[in-house]
Amino acid sequence: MGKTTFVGAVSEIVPLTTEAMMTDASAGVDDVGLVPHKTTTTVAMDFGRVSLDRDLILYLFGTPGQHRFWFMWDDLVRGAIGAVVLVDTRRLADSFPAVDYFEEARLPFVVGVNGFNGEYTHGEDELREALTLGPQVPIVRVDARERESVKSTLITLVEHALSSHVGAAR
Ligand SMILES: Nc1nc2c(ncn2[C@@H]2O[C@H](COP(=O)(O)OP(=O)(O)OP(=O)(O)O)[C@@H](O)[C@H]2O)c(=O)[nH]1
Ligand SMILES: [Mg+2]
Repeated sequence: MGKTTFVGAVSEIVPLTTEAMMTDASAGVDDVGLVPHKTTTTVAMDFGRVSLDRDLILYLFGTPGQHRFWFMWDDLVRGAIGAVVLVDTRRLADSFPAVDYFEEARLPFVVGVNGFNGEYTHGEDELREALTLGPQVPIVRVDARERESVKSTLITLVEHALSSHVGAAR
């Protein structure tokens, strides 16, 4: 959770988003039981842009979390330099499919741990084991509401993607 917030915190353009009120249509389809205060959800995707450097502009695509929109991921990973998997530690298991997906697609990714209320309930080793992450996958703490925090997550991703490519070329 926090994808829309993440894109919104850092984008220089007004992020394009497609929030919809969660209504009865969501009931029984999407698991919202553990996030009672959530009232909207992304129905298509989020889009934003951030310049990390004069020559380095990232285009951000926030994917829809709900399973029925996952077919869009196949288009998004084509040409993407990498991905951030935002992990909500209250709902760890929700992140398994995303981790599997990017491993399968061989797309470099970093795990951003969303510490709600500054609470990081899992240690890094614990998370790495629970998500069965390889030792090369960076794990960073992120507050999706904080621009600097989001930016530093993206910088970690770019560095990781670059070193993955160097590694692959050897
Ligand atoms: N404390 C805290 N709250 C956050 C953080 N990121 C998001 N939130 C809150 O969590 C709620 C949901 O965040 P969204 O950004 O809409 O989540 P999402 O991943 O886009 O959700 P879907 O579009 O439904 O998949 C919002 O009320 C945010 O204010 C964070 O890093 N820390
Ligand atoms: Mg969203």
